[in-house]
Amino acid sequence: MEKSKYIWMDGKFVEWGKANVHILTHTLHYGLGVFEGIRCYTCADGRSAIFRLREHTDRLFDSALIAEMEIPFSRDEINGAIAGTMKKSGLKDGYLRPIVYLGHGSMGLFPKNNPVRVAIAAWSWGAYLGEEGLKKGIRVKVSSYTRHHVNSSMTKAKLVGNYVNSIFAKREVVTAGYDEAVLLDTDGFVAEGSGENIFMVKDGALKTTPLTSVLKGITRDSVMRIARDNALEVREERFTRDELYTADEAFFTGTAAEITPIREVDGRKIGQGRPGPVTKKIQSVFFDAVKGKVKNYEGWLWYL
Ligand code: PPE
Repeated sequence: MEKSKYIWMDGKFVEWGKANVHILTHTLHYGLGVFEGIRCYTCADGRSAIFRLREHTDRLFDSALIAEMEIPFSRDEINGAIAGTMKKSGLKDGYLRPIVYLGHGSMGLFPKNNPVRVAIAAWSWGAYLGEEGLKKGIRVKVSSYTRHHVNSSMTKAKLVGNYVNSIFAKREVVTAGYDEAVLLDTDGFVAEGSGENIFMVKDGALKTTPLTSVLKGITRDSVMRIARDNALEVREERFTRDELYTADEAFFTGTAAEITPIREVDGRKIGQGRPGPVTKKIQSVFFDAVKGKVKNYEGWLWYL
């Protein structure tokens, strides 16, 4: 993994190897922390641009509000720190990971005086589900682990602790020979992937899970906009696993996963078993957009 030389910690750049925390860091023990995942792309003109930085920072602040953690920096300062971390990294493109966590102070489940700390790291990260997966599609399986109930964890917050459920699901299906997990919600409807939102296509129209039990994905939002701008119908509507089996096309969206086609679900081929025309169209507009090749979506880019 090519990584940045420095990590931003609480307002200062620290050398990668010295970016440490105390073992009694509260978040490490109990999982109350919030984070983001952001990509920076090399554009067609050679400049680097962070994709939808403001929206990621806004979601970080929303997550922190839900978690009752007061970030000791303004949104502008966080935007500047994320862009600054990327600039200082020496990388042209990569993945950025801001994290807000509770430092050491009191232990136990009523953190009183623990400081709210912020760190931002950058590293290069290729295709999350493989280059081949991006091109040809991946094989997924419905996990036996259910996505969080909306009242047992806060699904709108990108909470550190929420990802234990994702790790269980992902490990289960990867061990069984699949590429990624699909999690169902507590009512049995399709929710999302371990770290992605999900779309299905039927008769030329797209459907995606409503934002009830899933993360409000920024890639999901970008895809809905691209689809509508290309005269495709998009509905936010619950669907079952058998509706997914009989879809013409399906794909995952996420910052890390980008737009990854799904070619098989639970051993059933989706459509022709390869990325379909709608998926390919959206993928191609998306990759043009992140590289600054679509005027309409220039507003999504934060040039460094
Ligand atoms: N759902 C979940 C549960 C999720 O973690 C992500 C992002 C999404 C949907 C898509 O959201 P967005 O990135 O805004 O389109 N998952 C991040 C973590 C990946 C990781 O392994 O770490 C990501 O893609 O950055």
